[in-house]
Amino acid sequence: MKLTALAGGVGGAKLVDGLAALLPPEAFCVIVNTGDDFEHLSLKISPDLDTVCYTLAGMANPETGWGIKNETWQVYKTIAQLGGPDWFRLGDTDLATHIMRTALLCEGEPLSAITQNFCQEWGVSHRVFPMSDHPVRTMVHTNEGKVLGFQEYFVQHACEPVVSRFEFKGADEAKPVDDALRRLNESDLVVFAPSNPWVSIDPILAVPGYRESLRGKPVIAISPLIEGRALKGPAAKMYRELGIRPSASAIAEHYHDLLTGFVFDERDRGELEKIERWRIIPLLTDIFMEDKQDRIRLAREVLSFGQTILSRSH
Ligand code: FO1
Repeated sequence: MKLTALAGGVGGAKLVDGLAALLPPEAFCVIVNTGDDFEHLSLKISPDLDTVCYTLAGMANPETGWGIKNETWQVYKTIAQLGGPDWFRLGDTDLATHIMRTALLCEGEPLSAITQNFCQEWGVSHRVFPMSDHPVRTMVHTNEGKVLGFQEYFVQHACEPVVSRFEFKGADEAKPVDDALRRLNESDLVVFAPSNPWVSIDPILAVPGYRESLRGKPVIAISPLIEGRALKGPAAKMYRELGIRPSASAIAEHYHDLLTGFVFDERDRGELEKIERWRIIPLLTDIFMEDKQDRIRLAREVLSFGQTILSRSH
């Protein structure tokens, strides 16, 4: 079975890690959101891409989920001392990634090729694709009429502003990475990782080509919510502010035109009927991933659910 996952940050990376433990590189790849990318201190930062790569490399900081484990912060502290911005923390080792990526991008190398080379150095054998080599920027519109860059909203303002809508600047002109689209087209099954639908998966689907490639393909999404609460990040808060009750069924409804199957938590069994109403095949299980074992267990369940769905459709 060939599988492609679409993923955003920390939650998505955990499931991707589980899937990568079970499937060989020729059968599994991941397309990652780059709507969170931005420039900080003139460096080009790709937070979700790095989170997925560091996680697959076993390098990720286990406390935060982002950044590198056993990190030191000398440069960050010195920059702050010199009056530089201190709201976005870049660790000393992590900085090397951003400096090299910035230099290579400035020399004209595409982000996808840079990522492939970094992955090779980090011992990541599965392909990790940025959703595009063209810049796409997630902009957060607030109820006060402000427009914030994603990291400004997420880190600088700690997700406090009330959101009114999201914009994926540059998406219309962006193109999928050729190899990513080819792998997606060749996939038997597509998985939306338990990432934030609004700001992790939607930006990928906004790049012309991906959504079209999913039509007629079995797609399984994993809920990023349990009992209306996000496992990490502001997904539940965003749903509330947009006038939607955050729930497993709200996630299924979000993607309903694309989904064949939906994996959600046993604690949300009450949502089952609503989800079946969308003609989506449900799988109830424990979706919480505390450690590597959980990632592999959930990935195994998603794969066997996928097999069942595939055998039904043949
Ligand atoms: N998240 C924070 O909450 N504070 C930070 O200072 C921060 C720094 C950072 C540096 C590099 C990186 O790759 C990620 C970083 N993140 C930080 C996480 C990032 O903002 C979010 O994980 C994603 O953009 C949301 O998926």
